[in-house]
Amino acid sequence: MSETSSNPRRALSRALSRIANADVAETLAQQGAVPTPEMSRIGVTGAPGAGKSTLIARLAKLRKGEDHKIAVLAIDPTSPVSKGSILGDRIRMDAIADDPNIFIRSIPSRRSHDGLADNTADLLAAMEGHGFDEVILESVGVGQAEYTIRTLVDTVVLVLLPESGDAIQAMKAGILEMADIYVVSKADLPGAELMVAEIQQVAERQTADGWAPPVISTSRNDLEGFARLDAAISAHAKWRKARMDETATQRARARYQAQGLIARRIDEIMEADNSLLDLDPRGLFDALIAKLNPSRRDA
Ligand SMILES: Nc1nc2c(ncn2[C@@H]2O[C@H](COP(=O)(O)OP(=O)(O)OP(=O)(O)O)[C@@H](O)[C@H]2O)c(=O)[nH]1
Ligand SMILES: [Mg+2]
Repeated sequence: MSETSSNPRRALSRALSRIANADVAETLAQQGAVPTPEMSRIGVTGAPGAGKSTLIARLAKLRKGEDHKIAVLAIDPTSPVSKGSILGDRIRMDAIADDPNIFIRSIPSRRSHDGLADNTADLLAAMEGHGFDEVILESVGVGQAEYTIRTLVDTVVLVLLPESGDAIQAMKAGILEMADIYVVSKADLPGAELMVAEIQQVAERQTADGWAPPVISTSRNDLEGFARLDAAISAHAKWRKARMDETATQRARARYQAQGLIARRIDEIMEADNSLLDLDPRGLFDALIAKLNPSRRDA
């Protein structure tokens, strides 16, 4: 993010850095009243190297405007020690890094059960109320992540590589039935057309709730594919708005966030006192519940 950015952005950047490294108590201390959600959330997921960052850079440029501010949050699976792909993402997203209508932040992912960082919900919550109309979340898909991202975002874009057998893998994992929009990336590579046809067959069966997921091919040298993706995202947002129960959506997100915080807190307690793990299940459960009580300072 650029040094010349306005104060609210610097404040957000600092808040995200704090949350990225915070334990549960600090995370909670930072969360005030939840502002009314005003950002629409787009999740872009797919295998490592599928072309997500390249796609997001193009997409953010197409979607931003003077009255449409875009935030990009990339959950980076690289070890926080190496910082390798954080730099890589910066380079790939360089073209948009200085745009006043686009804010980009890459956060190293921490352990989680599902491939998303365990604090993604907290990071997204912290981004509300900073004047963004839309946030694009990049996360590496590992099969389970796609289901989680479903809860956290409004529109799920699944990016698949043509020559990798990605479609078959995705079908096996059952994730080919959960995206709102499918992208076959790197369409300049062989096998893209065939793959589009294959996914289309699956997507055609997936119209139960009235949305027919489009299958779009993109290539970094061809803006047209990204323009089609841009239009498809807008169409999905419109469809969703007319159909979705906003209260139920917010409740599902609150539930996910609370479950995540409690699971992390329990991990913290068990890590602080390994001998708890020698108790029988009942004893361990009771000990954890007792230690979860925030008035106890010794946990
Ligand atoms: N041939 C071709 N290569 C592409 C295209 N888009 C991206 N790449 C290359 O594919 C590699 C991965 O692209 P990224 O956009 O970083 O992919 P990613 O999914 O964000 O990768 P991770 O964040 O590391 O999981 C890079 O070397 C890109 O230059 C494309 O349309 N065609
Ligand atoms: Mg990336």
